[in-house]
Amino acid sequence: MSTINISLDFTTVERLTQKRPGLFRRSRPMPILTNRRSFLMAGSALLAGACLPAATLAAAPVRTLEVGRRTIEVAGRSASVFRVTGDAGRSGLVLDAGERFHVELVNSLDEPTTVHWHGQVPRPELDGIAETGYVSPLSAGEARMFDFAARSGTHWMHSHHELQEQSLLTAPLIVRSAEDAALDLQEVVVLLNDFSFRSPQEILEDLTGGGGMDHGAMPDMDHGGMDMNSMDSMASIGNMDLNDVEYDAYLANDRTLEDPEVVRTERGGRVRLRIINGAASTAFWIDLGGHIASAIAVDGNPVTPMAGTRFPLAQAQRLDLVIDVPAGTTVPVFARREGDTKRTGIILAAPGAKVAKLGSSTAKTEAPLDLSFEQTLVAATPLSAKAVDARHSVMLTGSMSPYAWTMDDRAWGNRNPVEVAAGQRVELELMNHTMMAHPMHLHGHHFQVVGMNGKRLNGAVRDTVLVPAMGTVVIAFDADNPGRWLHHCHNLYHMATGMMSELVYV
Ligand SMILES: [Cu+2]
Repeated sequence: MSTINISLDFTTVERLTQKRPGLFRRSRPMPILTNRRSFLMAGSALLAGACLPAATLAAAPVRTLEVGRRTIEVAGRSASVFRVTGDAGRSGLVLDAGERFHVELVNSLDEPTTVHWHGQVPRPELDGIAETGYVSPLSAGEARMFDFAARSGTHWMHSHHELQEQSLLTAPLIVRSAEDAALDLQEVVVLLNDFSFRSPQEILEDLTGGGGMDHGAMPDMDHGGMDMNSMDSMASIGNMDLNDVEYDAYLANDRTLEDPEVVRTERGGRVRLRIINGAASTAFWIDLGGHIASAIAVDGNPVTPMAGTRFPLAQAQRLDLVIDVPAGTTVPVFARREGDTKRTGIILAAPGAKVAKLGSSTAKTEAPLDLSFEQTLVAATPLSAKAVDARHSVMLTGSMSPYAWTMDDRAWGNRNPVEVAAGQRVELELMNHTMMAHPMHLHGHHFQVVGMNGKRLNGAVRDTVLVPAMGTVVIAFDADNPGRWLHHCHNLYHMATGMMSELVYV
């Protein structure tokens, strides 16, 4: 990667990482009541709260998020997918600086669902998942309240129920900080997805060889590392496995590059991109077509600004970039699938600039994701200096054939939980014993990347880290959120076949 060591004069970028306590005095946002249901809810809360102190009432604006279905058009064909919609029918949620995550989640589907608040660190029963046994999924028609202190940054929400995430049950969850509000940059959210006209159940059956077939049968899949079209240009990939699933399209804010979203720039052309990889099993390189941007945060956590033109983004990870779009020009924000020629993206365009036609394929096969960016990242707010109290190791195990992924050679039903005690500084070594990279997500915590393939570092704070094939990553975190927490690969089909375990406070 040709990135990183260039020091850009993004003065406002530097300001982003500075503490500016004077700016934290913002008035509390007013309740936003978006529909009849939340209006009635708020009304009954007012009645029920008649004897509560006034401060309690003022602290409780309620946002509504509704899970439903919608029809989108992809490459001229319509498809029924999920939606999570909030204010004014917009996808997902943007919270103001200082606002609590106070949400009524309504399941308007005719099937159960859960919505996980990826990047938030609430109590475990509010995590929006059912696997750890605190709550059951929301049944059809059910509404449920969530109320906790929001963690600022670029986050997202997605179903944690069966394979719904693949059918676009994904949406942005942006929590603005006081610094963001003060900077007042033009913010552009980009949610990336992989899309198939096949049902996710069909995709999984294709991968595993289907029910009833010999478990050892070679599944019918696209094997990036063995793709004949890619063979020539991908010699460096060796035996590495990439791209389990062949998709029909890759989407950025629901659109392909044949008909991309074009965002006209404002305010001198400086844009803050909040990019979310919401794809079920696709890792992307964010490629700015040679333009230089400055990475200011990963997974919602500020980093020392890093300049570059290409940035890796594994499944579930987020990346905040600041980029200048000069007058009269356009800047593409491509997301190029690793090990493939396919891409998606959006276009930033200065007012009046002509937008050229772009396609969803290129001649060049993109490289696999690597750690060149990760190992240069430095957290703006690292963990405090403290001795490590407990060290644990987890092996990432499994294979493409038979298609079964595990942790410590155990599937979820036979899991081997990592046990920690409240108050500990924990180091967790993730040793990848497989030929495929795994984006590992720990719920309920953000961790710092402190080791990579045997080298210590003072890396980024994240909630999802890519552990390369046959590589090792060490993460450190403070055990400060007691409960049972999921710990899993964020490749949906790896998780579905067993690459999920638990972190348990004892
Ligand atoms: Cu995986």
